[in-house]
This record gives sequence, structure tokens and C-alpha cells, in this order.
Amino acid sequence: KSRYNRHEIRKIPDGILFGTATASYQVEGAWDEDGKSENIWDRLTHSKPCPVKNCDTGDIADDSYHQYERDVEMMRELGLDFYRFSLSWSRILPTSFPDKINKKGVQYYNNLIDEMLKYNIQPMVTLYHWDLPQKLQDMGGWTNPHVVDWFTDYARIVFELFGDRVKYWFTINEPREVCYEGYGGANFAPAYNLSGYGDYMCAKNLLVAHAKAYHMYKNEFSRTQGGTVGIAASASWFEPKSEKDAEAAEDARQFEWGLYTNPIFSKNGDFPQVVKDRVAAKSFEQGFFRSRLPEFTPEEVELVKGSSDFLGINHYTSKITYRNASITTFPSPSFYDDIEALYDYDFTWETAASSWLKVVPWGFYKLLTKLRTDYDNPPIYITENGFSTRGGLEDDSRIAYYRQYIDAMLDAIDEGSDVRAYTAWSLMDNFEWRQGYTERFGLYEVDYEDPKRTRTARKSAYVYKEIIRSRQLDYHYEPDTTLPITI
Ligand code: GBH
Repeated sequence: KSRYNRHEIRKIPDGILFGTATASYQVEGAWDEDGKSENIWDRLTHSKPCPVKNCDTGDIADDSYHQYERDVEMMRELGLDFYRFSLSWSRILPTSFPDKINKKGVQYYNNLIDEMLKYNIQPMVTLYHWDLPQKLQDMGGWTNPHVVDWFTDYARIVFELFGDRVKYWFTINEPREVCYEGYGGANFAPAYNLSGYGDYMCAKNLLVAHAKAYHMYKNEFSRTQGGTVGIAASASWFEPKSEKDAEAAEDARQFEWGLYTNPIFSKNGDFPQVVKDRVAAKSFEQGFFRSRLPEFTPEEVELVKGSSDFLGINHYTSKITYRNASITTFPSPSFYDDIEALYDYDFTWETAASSWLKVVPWGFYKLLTKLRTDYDNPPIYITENGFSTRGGLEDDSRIAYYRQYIDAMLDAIDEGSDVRAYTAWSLMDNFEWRQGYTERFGLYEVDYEDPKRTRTARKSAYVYKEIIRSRQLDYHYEPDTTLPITI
């Protein structure tokens, strides 16, 4: 533990970009304004009985659709190099398809991008952060192979509209959450609960959709626009409980993120061998005529392989992993039955307001080290990292989290990891999915009682600002929060 509480000031190498992130459904609000159509989170949050804590919705959220100038002002207060946000597909294309472009929705994103660029804050734009147009969901969403065309058409529109000014693109945020939490489980929209089938069908279609959009950009846009395109994967660290659990932990890593990163970043491409073998073997045992994991054709393997200029990583936490065949917790077939591993937390780990979020900075170091060695040191953008509280401006636990995790990242960089960017989740409190507004990730606090959704800098905002300004990590820096945070 003491390793991440150093006394000396640590210099941050030049060239690493610092930013914050949000996502459309979590901050924009204006859910049915100016021609936007319904998406799967509108549908889920409006369903009865309400599935979200306190029946919260993203109908208004942080009202960023109207408050974007204040958002950019906060970026300037923090001194950010970039801001990562996502586009709402159903706001730009109300029919889901390119036959009608919603001018007012496009205007909103143009205003936001132009306001940021005025102050030299680079937009990093995610095309898809979980808010699929409902109409596409009615046709199966990510389990329908036609989603490849739907997504590529949407991507073309977006590159054409914003690519003159946006130079950093992420196709999809967290494929694992899209596919597992939405189709395998029922935690996120569309809450299909088809574990062991839906999640794998989604995984294949999503990767092909991503790759097609990537190649389209490379072939048709990169010469004139000169940007880069990648994907943002969630990756927790899975630590073996004891030596005999090394294999269980590695299996967990390959199922939980290798499923999405191996096809793009490994030398041979395709789903991880252990995932292919395990799901096929279990499927036959279970009486299926074929593996529940769809196969890529050889052409698809080649298409997906290498289809990213960089690897975006959303990292928050770690889990203890072990194997015990006598404990049967999961229905069969299911994704977790396929993994054949069990997860636990070390009771000494500090917990955030989110019960899944334990503070384990060394797990971040181990993850970065493994990505470096497994995937031949790809350029890495940390696209999300952050800590939740129940609110309040004095957030020392968040400050401690950021310091320790940045420290761990610097350890990996010192050993050769090619980390180019670090993104704090989040700029401000926002709609935390099924937890509504009960779990707060913001550097800025948002007042949800106030119709104006007033934002106020937390202590962590002052500290993050100083890290960026000084390019130093100093555990002893104490901001004077009686002074306003200024540009
Ligand atoms: C990210 O997901 C998202 O990209 C972002 O939108 C979100 O606001 C942020 O993290 C903070 O949560 O409830 O025990 O079943 C992080 C990955 C996946 C972590 C789902 C929580 C649910 C755990 N998340 N997981 S549980």
C-alpha cells in the first residue's frame, strides 16, 4: 500500500494528454427535444416498474444539451487537453438511418465542438456509448448481423459531419458492457438476459461493425481528415486468489476483455483460443450442434485484426479470481458458467460508493503491463478511470484514488508502456445508469434539485487541475478551496 503514497514529487512525462469524459445519455437530457427519437435507455428508464434507483431517468440529466457552454468553461477551468464525449445516434438520425439528418441535433454537436476548439480543447468522440435507437433494437439491435450496415452508415454520416474538426474517434464504448450487461444479462438496456447466446452474437457483430467503420475511415476519410480511430474497452484486473488459480484468472481476463481485444490487437486475431475451445466444448456437452460462440470467417478475422490505431482502456478496479468446481452458482449455459471462475474482493480493499469499485492501484499497473506484453505494446489511451462517492465537495477519497492510479500508470510507463492519454471519469456527476444519481463520479458536483443543474468544483477538481498544470504528482498538495477555481 505504501508504494502508492510516496513522499517525493513525481514528474509526469511530457506528451501525455489529460482530459475528462462523459457520455450522451448520461449528461445531455433533452431526451425528446428538437426531433431526437427514442433510444433503448429512454425506453428502459420509462418502463414500469422503473428499473433505476429512485426511478431516475436521463430525461434532463445534466441538461448539457442547453448547458454546453458551462461544460466547456469547466474544461477550461481544469486546463484540459481534451474532452471525451459521445454522440447520440437517435439525436443525429431520428429514423436510425441516413435518410433524415436532424439539423438541430447536429447543431448541438457543432456548437459544443466549436466552443471547445476555440479554447484549444481537443474533442475525442465516441460514436456509441450504449444509447441505440429503439427502432434498431426492435429489429434485434446488436444481435442482428445487419447492425454492421446500420452502424457503418451512421459512422459515415458522423465522419462527414464532424471529421473536419474531430481527430480522435472511438467507435464503441465498452463492448463487454454492451454485449454482456445488455444482451447476456439484464443490468443495462435492452436487458435481454440471454447469457451464453446473446452476448456472443453481439460480440461478433459489434467487432465486425467496429472494423468496417475503422476501414471506412482509413479508406475514405483519413487522407483528407487525418484523424485516428480506435475502440474503448473496459478491462478490470483479475488477480488469482492463489498460485493454483493462475489459470482461472487468465480465463477470466480472456473472457471478460480478451473476447474483444484479442480479435483486434493480438498477432493472430480472432477470439481468444481458450474462449473458442471452452464454449465449443461446453456447447457440445450441453447438446448443441454447434458452438454458442459464432465463428468469424477467415476474411472477418483479417478485417478485424489490426482495426484500431490505439487501444482505449476504461479501467476502474480489480477482482480476486479462483476456481472451485464444487460451487455451482451460474445457470448453464451462461457466460459465467463458460468462464468457470469465481470472483471475490479482498476485504482490505477500500470501496467506493459503487459496491463493485474497489481501490486497487497495483491492479492498474498489472493490467497495463499485461497489455504491453500480450499485444506488442500498442499505443494506449486511458479512456476512463474514476471513483464514486455519495456526493459532497470534500472528496478526499476521490483525490487519493486519482493520485494512486496515476502513480501506478506512471510505473507502467516507466517500464515502457506506450500510454498517450489519461481520462478522468467524469467531468461532472451524471446519470449513473441503473444507480441513477445516487453514485457520483464528478470532479464537479451537479445540483439535481436546481432546474439549472448548477455545477460546482469539488476539491478533486482543484487537485486534478494542479496535476495537469504542474505535470507533477504531489501527494502533499493541498488546494485552497475557499478561492474559486478560475480559468
Ligand atoms: C463505465 O463502465 C461506463 O463507461 C460509464 O458510462 C460509467 O458511468 C462508468 O463506468 C462508471 O460506472 O452493478 O455490480 O453488476 C464501467 C464498467 C460495468 C462497472 C458494469 C459496473 C456493473 C457492476 N461497469 N458494472 S454490478
